[in-house]
Amino acid sequence: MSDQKRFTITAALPYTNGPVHIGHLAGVYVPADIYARYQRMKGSDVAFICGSDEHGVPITIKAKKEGITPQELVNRYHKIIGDSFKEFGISFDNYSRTSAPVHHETASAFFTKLYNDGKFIEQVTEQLYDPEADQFLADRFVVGTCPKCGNTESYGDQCEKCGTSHNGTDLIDPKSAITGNTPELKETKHWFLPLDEYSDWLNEWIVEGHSKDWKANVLGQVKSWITDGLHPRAVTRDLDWGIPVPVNGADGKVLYVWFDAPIGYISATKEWAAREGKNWEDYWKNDDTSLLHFIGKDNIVFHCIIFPAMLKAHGDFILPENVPANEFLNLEDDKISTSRNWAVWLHEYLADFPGQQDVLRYVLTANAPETKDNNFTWKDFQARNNNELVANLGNFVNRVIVLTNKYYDGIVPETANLTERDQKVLDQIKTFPKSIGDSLDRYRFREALQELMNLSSIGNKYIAEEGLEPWKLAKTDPEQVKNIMYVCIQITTALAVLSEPFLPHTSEKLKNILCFSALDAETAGWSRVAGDEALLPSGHKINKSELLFSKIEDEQIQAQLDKLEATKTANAAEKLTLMPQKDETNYDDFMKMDLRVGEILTAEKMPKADKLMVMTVDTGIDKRTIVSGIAQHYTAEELVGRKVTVLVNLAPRKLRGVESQGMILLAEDPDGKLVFVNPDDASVNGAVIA
Ligand code: B3M
Ligand code: ZN
Repeated sequence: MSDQKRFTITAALPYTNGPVHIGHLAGVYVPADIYARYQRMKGSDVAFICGSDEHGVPITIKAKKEGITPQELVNRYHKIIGDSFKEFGISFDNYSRTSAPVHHETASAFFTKLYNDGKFIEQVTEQLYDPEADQFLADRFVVGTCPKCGNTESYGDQCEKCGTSHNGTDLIDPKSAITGNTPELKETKHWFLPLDEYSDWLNEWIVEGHSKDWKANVLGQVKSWITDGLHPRAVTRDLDWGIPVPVNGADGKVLYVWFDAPIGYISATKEWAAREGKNWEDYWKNDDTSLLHFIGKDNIVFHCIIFPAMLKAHGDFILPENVPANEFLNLEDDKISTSRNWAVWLHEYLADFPGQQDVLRYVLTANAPETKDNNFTWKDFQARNNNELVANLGNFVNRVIVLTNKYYDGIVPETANLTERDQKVLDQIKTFPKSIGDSLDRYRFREALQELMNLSSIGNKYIAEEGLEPWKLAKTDPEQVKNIMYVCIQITTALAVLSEPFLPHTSEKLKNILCFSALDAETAGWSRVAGDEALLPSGHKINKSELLFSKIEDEQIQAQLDKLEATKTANAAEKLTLMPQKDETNYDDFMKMDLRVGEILTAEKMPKADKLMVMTVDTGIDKRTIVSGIAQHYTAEELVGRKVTVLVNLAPRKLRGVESQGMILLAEDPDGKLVFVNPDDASVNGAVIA
């Protein structure tokens, strides 16, 4: 086919240090799958690619904790994650893994080409080092305060709060995640990709070239990074888990996980192409191919800035045409969190709701965090299942199948003298491939699903119209009943076809009931629904009805809510353990600290920083600026006029460009709440505390 399009559709490679949850499914894998299935149904040539991201620090940390090797850990989760995807009908053409030999070769060759072409800066710099653990503190081995937003739990390579990617040495107050020690600086050689040199090109390609077709949430992030200024990024690390840096003098160094992982898309395509007898280069080097990356919002910088810069530096590859990233899904109004076990894990869902994968796909699509963070609640899950899937779609289809069997022994009836109303509905069916497709083409999955449900609503309305219900008309006008049933069967068939991207298991069941196996394969194609020929011709025999959806009871929902409540209780109990006493100090060290009574004169939230408050404090000695991470605990109004304890001789440091000249003392509750260490209101500003 000459107008056949070719797509390379990638879905973010999940880190293989835990199972996957509904947030992953909603943000990345369901939309990617809907899109891939839709394109296949339109006859496009699709490579839908994913795999396990098996390198990186979190994997080594978790393996160490469990006393197993990183390889053993990733083997376990590669299987669990892969099985979950299969169960939920995520139709990857290849689900590979970054520990595969083809990936090691591909990533090494990629690095070597950039190295040989002089695209890297080789530099000895000082990096954070933990002498006790005898290890450089790459990425998640170090935690500290984000220089951009003030989040006190930022990782060395990325702040999960504001999404910024930075270097470990940029962190304020860094601490080793291995020992808790304050790291030292130690010299080490690394290779840097000079992102700053790609800034103009990125700006032209994305901001000027894609402002119309990329999602606003993606463009917003990209623009702000480019305006903030891009910096050279180290693409190698001092670690022993990963892909060895393929140059001389790089012993003990591996590729940065975010350098190798996106190349995993290429390796996985190669692996698939070799298996299927295809040419992988068609999918990565041909300008006619549309490359699409489905990801969550925390991965935007890597897919829109770093990976494209790598591809550009390499020179042989196409660039992504779009990166339709989603925002985050919350669970019952709280952020999904692996460490707090605040999640609905897919393998647990499958155990609790066997055979109901499509229900979750449906709810996650209807409620997808497409333009802003969104919330999953079990009550909404139940309501959508019972009111939409059971009462609308399931009910319509079931009636049609049952009546066709009852009246005509399952044989699609002939029509005669279709009424205007019948004809109108038949014409309406034909418009759906376009209306649903238009939304999918713009990555509006919620809208597309809503449109699919509208088709079912049309069917329900058509048979429920006063005086024209087929079961009533059967006695008085059997000929017209044939017309009505014929039209309903066409709607049902259209639903069987057009639901496939969204509800693949349901679609398959429905196709079996409608006996698609006896039909031309083209019947299942996307555009056939828009054609003039009957979808299911008169005389075709269908099978007996089978339940598509069943009601979800209150008890099932309560059980899920109870499970979450138990998690909350367990987390609270864990949190209440107080920090153990610190190492002994001495009188002289303590007396070096100059603590004074101060008073907050003014307070203002730092723009674009969730936590930071900029205050003027009267220390008795002077009036000075102090920046503190309390903006989420106190409003500016609550602060002004308050007496506080101030460490006045702390070396000044800059927080987001503002110099903080001292520290206000705060007590941190075990649950993270911050409260002041209050001097008496009657005390004089500048009074010494000792
Ligand atoms: N493994 C990040 C994540 O799971 C990462 C994606 C890699 S895509 C190349 O959030
Ligand atoms: Zn941040």
